[in-house]
Amino acid sequence: FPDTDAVRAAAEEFLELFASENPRADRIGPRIAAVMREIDLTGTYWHTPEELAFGARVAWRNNARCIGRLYWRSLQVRDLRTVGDAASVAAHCFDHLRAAHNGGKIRPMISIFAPETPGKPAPRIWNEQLIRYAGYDQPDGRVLGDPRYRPFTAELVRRGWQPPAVPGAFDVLPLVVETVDEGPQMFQLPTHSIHEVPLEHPELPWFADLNLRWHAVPVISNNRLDIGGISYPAAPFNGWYMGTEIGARNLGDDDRYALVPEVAQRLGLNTADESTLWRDRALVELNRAVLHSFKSKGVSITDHHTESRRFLVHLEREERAGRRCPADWTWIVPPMSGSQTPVFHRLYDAADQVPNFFTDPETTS
Ligand code: HEM
Ligand code: NRG
Repeated sequence: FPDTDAVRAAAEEFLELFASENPRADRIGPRIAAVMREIDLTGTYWHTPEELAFGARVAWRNNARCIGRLYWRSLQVRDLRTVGDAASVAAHCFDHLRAAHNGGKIRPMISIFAPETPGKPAPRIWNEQLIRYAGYDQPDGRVLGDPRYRPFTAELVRRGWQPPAVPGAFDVLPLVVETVDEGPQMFQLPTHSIHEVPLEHPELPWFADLNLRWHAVPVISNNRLDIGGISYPAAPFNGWYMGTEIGARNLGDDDRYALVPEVAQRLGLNTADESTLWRDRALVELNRAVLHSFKSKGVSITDHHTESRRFLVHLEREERAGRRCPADWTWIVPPMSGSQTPVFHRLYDAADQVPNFFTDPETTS
């Protein structure tokens, strides 16, 4: 088998980490020896359920981009490693959405499907998240829906996906699961798996007329989970949203829903003069609407001030545990009012650590 040296080294390093943080685990020597034999015979090895759950939690703990890591121990791990055909992967993804939503009290959760092995490539999910909104080219050159998914939407249409008879700004895209035996297969999400929050503003009645909404749970499905030299390309995971992800980036960015000018106009602000800070004022109201709507619907969400403070608590805890905590300033600092959050005013350890989540290059083009 090619490259088993790398697998052996990564396996040993991971098993030692597992043993050092799980003192009640069996003696490490025999386990490492057994895994080395398994790699000799098969080119790969099978994590115990305990190793798998620990590996997934530590991958979260090690991810330098995530501000939400205080809760890393609470990650619920669904061991679906024997699931490898497209329809079953899709069905379990839809169950994941329902179980993670949990009536609004969102549970951090990961579903781990079949790993990459020398004998058989793992299944792959093409979508960046389980729920994403279509983006359609319009005759006037503008995009209806989420411009970020315009190429992906066009690709799905080429493959036979039929958008709703009257396309809208928030049409949920089908899930694409690819296996080596079946090729890419498309699955429409069942409506009971899709939970969304219509957006309204605590004081501005006209805000609801914008007919905005967002999905309750972000389930990232295009990251590869790497544990001890084993690669799990299909391992969708979720926590809950930080409001700015929706209010500042998804609805605010110029190349996304770009709603800041319209909100500013409705607020009656002078958009001809940048120094009125109309962009900043409109962005604040958009973000207030997001937080208010999720809260009044009873769906878990966090604001960037609270989450920044929690992240610093996490850093302190990690330091006390004698661990390095890699963090990427450019991802950790929130996209609005950065200097009002404590995470802005310091630097971080930039080292990469495994286990971790990785974003592979696009599957589609
Ligand atoms: C990224 C918050 C749970 C893994 C992020 C980002 C935020 C965030 C704000 C930056 C996103 C962006 O700028 O686009 C949270 C919150 C959680 C949570 C509030 C609540 C519990 C999780 C969980 C995992 C995770 C459960 C994995 C088990 C990641 C990863 C990224 C990330 C891998 C980087 C994604 C990428 O490269 O696109 N998180 N997160 N997070 N989070 Fe978390
Ligand atoms: N910004 C993306 C989601 C990225 C991950 N954010 C989380 N992850 N909160 C968006 O959809 O806006 N999480 O696992 O909770």
